[in-house]
Amino acid sequence: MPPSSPDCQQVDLDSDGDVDQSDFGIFQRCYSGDGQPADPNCAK
Ligand SMILES: [Ca+2]
Repeated sequence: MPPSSPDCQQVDLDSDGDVDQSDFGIFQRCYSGDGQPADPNCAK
């Protein structure tokens, strides 16, 4: 199902035209914060 709003298109992290569990997986791997640097290869 295609994203229903421009906001959703921003979280189509694997750019395959939808927002699903695979995008969420990338989000989880790329999540970072204080004392938790992002993995530069997280989206690959
Ligand atoms: Ca996607």
